[in-house]
Amino acid sequence: MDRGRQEARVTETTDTEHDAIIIGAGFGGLYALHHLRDEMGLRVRAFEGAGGVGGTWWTNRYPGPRVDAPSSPFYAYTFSKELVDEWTWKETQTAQGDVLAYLEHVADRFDLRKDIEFDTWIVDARYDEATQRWTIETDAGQTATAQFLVCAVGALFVANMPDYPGIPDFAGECYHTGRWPHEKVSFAGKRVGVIGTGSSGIQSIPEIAREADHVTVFQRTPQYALPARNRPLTPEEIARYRHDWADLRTSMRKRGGWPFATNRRRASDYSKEERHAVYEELWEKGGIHLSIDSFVGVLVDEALNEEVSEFVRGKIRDIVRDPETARKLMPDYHFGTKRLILEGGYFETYNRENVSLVDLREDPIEAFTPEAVRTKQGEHPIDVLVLATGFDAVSGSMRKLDPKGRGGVSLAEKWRDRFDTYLGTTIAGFPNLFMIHGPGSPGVFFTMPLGGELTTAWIADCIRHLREQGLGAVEATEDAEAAWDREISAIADRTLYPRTNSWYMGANIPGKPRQFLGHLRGSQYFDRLTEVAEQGWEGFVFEPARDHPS
Ligand code: NA7
Repeated sequence: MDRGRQEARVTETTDTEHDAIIIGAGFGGLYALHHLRDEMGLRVRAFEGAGGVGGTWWTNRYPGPRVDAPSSPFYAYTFSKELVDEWTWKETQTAQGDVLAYLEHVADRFDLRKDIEFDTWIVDARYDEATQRWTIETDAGQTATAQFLVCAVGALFVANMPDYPGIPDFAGECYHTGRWPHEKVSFAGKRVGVIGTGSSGIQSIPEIAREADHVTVFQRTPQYALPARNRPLTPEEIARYRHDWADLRTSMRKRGGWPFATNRRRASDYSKEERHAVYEELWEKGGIHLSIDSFVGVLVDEALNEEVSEFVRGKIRDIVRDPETARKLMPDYHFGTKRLILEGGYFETYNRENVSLVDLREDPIEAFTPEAVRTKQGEHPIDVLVLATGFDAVSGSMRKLDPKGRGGVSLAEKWRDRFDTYLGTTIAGFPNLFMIHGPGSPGVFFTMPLGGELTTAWIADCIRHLREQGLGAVEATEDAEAAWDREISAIADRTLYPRTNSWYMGANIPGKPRQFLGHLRGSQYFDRLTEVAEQGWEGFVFEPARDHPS
């Protein structure tokens, strides 16, 4: 059906009846709103708990947050050439404030704000089998209904709060990096304790150390972190990006999210010294190049992985002057199997007089007092506690939303033992519900803005199919979910990822089911989405429209 006819079929709605409800106004939700409303002509309403757009870029305001993947100009929307031409990124690793400013610009440019309800949390979402519609309820007691529920609720949103004994009694200031206040937090003259050394800890610790009287880092797992080598983008780079935008966009889609041709060289064709020279070159180049561009199979071949791991350990030993501190900082898991961290002066920070490191593996936290952290070996008085302890990643925000599907079954119940989805976008028992960056999708393993665009386009195709065929509901089958689980697990099992306790595996949250939460081959994944659609929406069942006006 052509778009004109499509638009003619738009449901006549009241203020609380929509074709689609979107939850979340981060990268994924904003694009979904634009696409479903402006490209498809649907009546759409978005709901966002925060006071503005941005999602993760709204909440993560700790000192020093930056994009920690290959960043500008690639960590951005690709759908609009005009947008590409009018927005000028400043640095290679974009700072949080600049990403947020970009998303605010996008919201204004595409006139999105008028259809977003800010400061509004969804407290209930229920599917009604009779009307084939979802009803949501907000924390203000409002209700709204829509045929489709699009959950763009964020892969890294639900804060992981440690439950050490006495922590609620700590009397000083306490901040989680993912829930940082909007006002500036002053560390001047204060003793700061930081728990956690993931991206958020590693980005914020050098910044805090520059200002605080003393910083004590409480480290559970030492990390491989590669130099980000952030620098200003040159006018020539920006011009080239704009000129080559169409090709780069295609290249990103085909090469796992980034337009870099990765090296196909085989480690066995090189001597140990030659390989070392390659690692040195890529270390100097910075960013994730050491991981993706050295030799084929770094994340698959244990011996090769160990060689790269040892190379990075050597760098840490070279940088950190105190051998005892350097020893505590030695990572021992397989390089790259936890989220790779890009840093700017993290290891050097341990050469400062005002920074000390507690290795929780040998000196665990026993309890908090109102003024201090008490570990097995001593007491560490602090004024400020920074929890850089991450998130109940990927599945956490959907579980928190806890929609109720067919027969009133809650998602929390369905996902008690395993996060079953079909294609990472749909869930059996939850008709007409779509996820962006859900468990089983490439999510953080692909450029998230582009991943969101491609996923939304597929969701839109599915909705178009329903409308064209006069259908009322689409639902994944349990068989399709089981097959999808096998498919994505098989991809992960061929790598070293599942051997490491990481948030990719759900291992950072006590009691969380252990399961690899992503699809590691983003380009292949988007091919699969297309294939499913082309093969008559394989793995889905459709119901004729019952209560649908079209
Ligand atoms: P991460 O990457 O999950 O890091 C959290 C850190 O906090 C990590 O070092 C954890 O150790 C540590 N942690 C978590 N719980 C505890 C407790 N209870 N005690 C001590 N240490 C703990 O979150 P980030 O916010 O840094 O980064 C998340 C993503 O956001 C990142 O990939 C970027 O894309 C942006 P562990 O390693 O689990 O042993």
